[in-house]
Amino acid sequence: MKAIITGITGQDGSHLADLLLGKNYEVVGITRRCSVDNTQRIKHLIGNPKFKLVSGDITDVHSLLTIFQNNEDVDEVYNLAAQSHVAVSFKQPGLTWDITGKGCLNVLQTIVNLGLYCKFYQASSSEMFGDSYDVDTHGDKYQDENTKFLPQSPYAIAKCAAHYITRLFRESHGMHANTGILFNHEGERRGENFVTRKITKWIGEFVRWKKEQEASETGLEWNYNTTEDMISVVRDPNFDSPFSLVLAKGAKFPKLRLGNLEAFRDWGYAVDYVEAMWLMLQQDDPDDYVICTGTTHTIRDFLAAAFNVVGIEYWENFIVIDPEFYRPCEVDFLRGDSLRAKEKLGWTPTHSFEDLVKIMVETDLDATIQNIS
Ligand code: NDP
Ligand code: GDR
Repeated sequence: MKAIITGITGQDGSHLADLLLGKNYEVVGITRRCSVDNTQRIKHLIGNPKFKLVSGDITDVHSLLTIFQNNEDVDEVYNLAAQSHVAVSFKQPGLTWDITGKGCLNVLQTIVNLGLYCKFYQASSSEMFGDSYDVDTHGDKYQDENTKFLPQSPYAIAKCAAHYITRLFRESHGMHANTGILFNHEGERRGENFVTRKITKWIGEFVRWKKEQEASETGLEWNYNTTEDMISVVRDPNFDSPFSLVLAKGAKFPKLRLGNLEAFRDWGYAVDYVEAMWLMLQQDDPDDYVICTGTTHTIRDFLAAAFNVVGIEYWENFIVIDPEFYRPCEVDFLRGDSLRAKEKLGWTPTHSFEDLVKIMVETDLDATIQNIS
């Protein structure tokens, strides 16, 4: 079996490549030219004879044409490439449209123009629901495949366009074209400017800095003055130490700057979610599937759980609320219902919210400890 993955260098692309190579697929990943190395997440795959990177960009139809012509025997195509940051999409709406919306059309039309028979997966998103939800018999809010879309960002609008284009190619060209409406999924490979990873990476770096301070001198007092942007360490005035000058130099650490902490997200573990993508393409008939955990938490909940892993209870002391990270429009509540995926694909998530937080914090702690040694 041969698969083409767009967005191979991203979080999901890398996990999906791991999964498919484990199933003995030949994997062709499309990467775009970058001035710095963007292959960090797939470094471990380079050199694998079944894994190949080809240069291309989903906004450039010519490059897609060449890639698909060279891989006419492809069985499965996973379109994961996107400008995937919601806040960035407000600042670069045109670019987001070209990549996240039109890019999907470029891939689908290339497949049809070349007359290829392959199955197709489109990475749709819970952001498409935006402000919309249904209410179950217990009075709880949820979203599933029948919930209407009410997108709240240029990113979500581009994803809606790609979603409907995929459905159209299914209907009009008879393609095995599927969409996975995935709710937020995270993990140790998550991009550092998404809120979960931003938090866990900060915790890893803070713990490292604190250890360095404590190793350099005893008798320290910690100062979490909530009116300041910095966490500072001061010497106990009754403790006489010759190292006070050295300590004073590096004795401040910037607090974690975040935006809205009140939004609810249905957070799952990325490794579980790429399995669902693959399962969709193993079915006889194409469909649309919501993929989620069915539980929801606020960013506050995530902070409390993440700081708890390192034994910190009063996490508010370490946070600065910064308007810079607020969005012009927010999606306030997401909680999915993935009954269709359970019944048709046999898919359920295997990691809880608590598992996810622990994996992420512990990975970032390990990374900083390796840095020290
Ligand atoms: P990432 O942001 O980690 O990865 C995006 C990938 O797209 C990167 O490999 C990036 O390449 C690539 N890319 C961006 N622009 C182009 C382009 N013009 N041509 C080719 N490749 C391009 O996203 P995730 O892995 O988290 O998500 C995968 C997909 O799933 C995305 O479409 C995202 O919108 C969607 N999604 C994600 C969810 C999540 O919670 N993670 C939930 C729902 C949907 P480069 O490394 O060069 O930047
Ligand atoms: P989201 O993820 O927008 O849901 O999109 P993100 O982690 O960026 O935001 C989640 C929530 O956290 C709030 N927030 C902050 N967000 C970021 N990035 N940085 C901050 O400092 C910050 N402070 C608070 C946000 O306002 C928001 O409410 C992700 C992406 O992976 C999309 O590609 C995907 O489609 C959806 O998940 C499902």
